[in-house]
Amino acid sequence: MDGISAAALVKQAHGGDTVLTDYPGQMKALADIAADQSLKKLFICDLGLSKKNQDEFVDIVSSLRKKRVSVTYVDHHMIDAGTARRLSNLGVRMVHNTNECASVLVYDSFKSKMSDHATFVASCAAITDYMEDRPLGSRLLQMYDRQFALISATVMTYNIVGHQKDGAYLQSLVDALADSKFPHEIPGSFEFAQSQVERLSEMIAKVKAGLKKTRNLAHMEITDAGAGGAVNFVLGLSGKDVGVAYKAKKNEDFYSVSVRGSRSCRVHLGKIVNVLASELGGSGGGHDRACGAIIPLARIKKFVSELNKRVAAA
Ligand SMILES: [Mn+2]
Repeated sequence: MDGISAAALVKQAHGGDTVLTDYPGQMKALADIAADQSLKKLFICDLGLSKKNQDEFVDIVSSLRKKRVSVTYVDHHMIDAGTARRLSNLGVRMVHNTNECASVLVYDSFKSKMSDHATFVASCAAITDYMEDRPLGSRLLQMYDRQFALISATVMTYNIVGHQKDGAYLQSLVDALADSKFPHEIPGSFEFAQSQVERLSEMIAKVKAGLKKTRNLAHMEITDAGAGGAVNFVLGLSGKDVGVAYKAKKNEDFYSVSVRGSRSCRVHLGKIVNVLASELGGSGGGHDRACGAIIPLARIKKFVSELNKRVAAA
């Protein structure tokens, strides 16, 4: 939701085309964009770099800057200090703050070019990223009825999660939000969310039966839904402070892994997962209590056992 909303707000403020990508597809998508000789301006939002791809990212941005393309980087994921410095030295406009979601940062940077409705889109994104209690996010949310914002954010999120592989649908959501539409004005959105809620309720029983616990975390392999949808149940139903869900990607040789921490989780999971995933030949990272990774199939047991050790030692 934060990525889609950030894209919609950039589109409203600056026009242009939108390219959406997930973590595994990031560098390929960026390389394709960089190959477009007519490109003049590029906004990169909610990306989340890792040790594995940060150097490649700097290289691609550097080639863009040589062609005088204007580049703006808006993100709230952790970024390595050296990488941030190299980007700023290349003349990239850096909007980086780990204390607000990407959409709120986009709103705050370009609000003079946006409609009043942009505050609503940014508020919904903040809710989805668990960042509606932050200084800017909370100020935006208090403009709206809290329940109205919550149901809108939630319906949007279920529509996005249920259409992860439907690029055309996700693009249409970007356009609708950029066009200042409310989620309930998007045809079929509430009905679709209801079908997702039904699937999730079935998952509760499956997770209860299938989750495994180690000393410091709970984990589960998911086969019939997304790991991102299951991981909060793995965390919540286990009573542990860290939950891990992983799903084998079809026709690929890696697991897509989601990791969540409880409110009492004291370690920065994104930092730990970034380092661990790189060591195991994958990649990953993210926020303190919510992150993800790509892990080679044969290394998933090692990933779980090492994560169990490192969340205790950190
Ligand atoms: Mn985000």
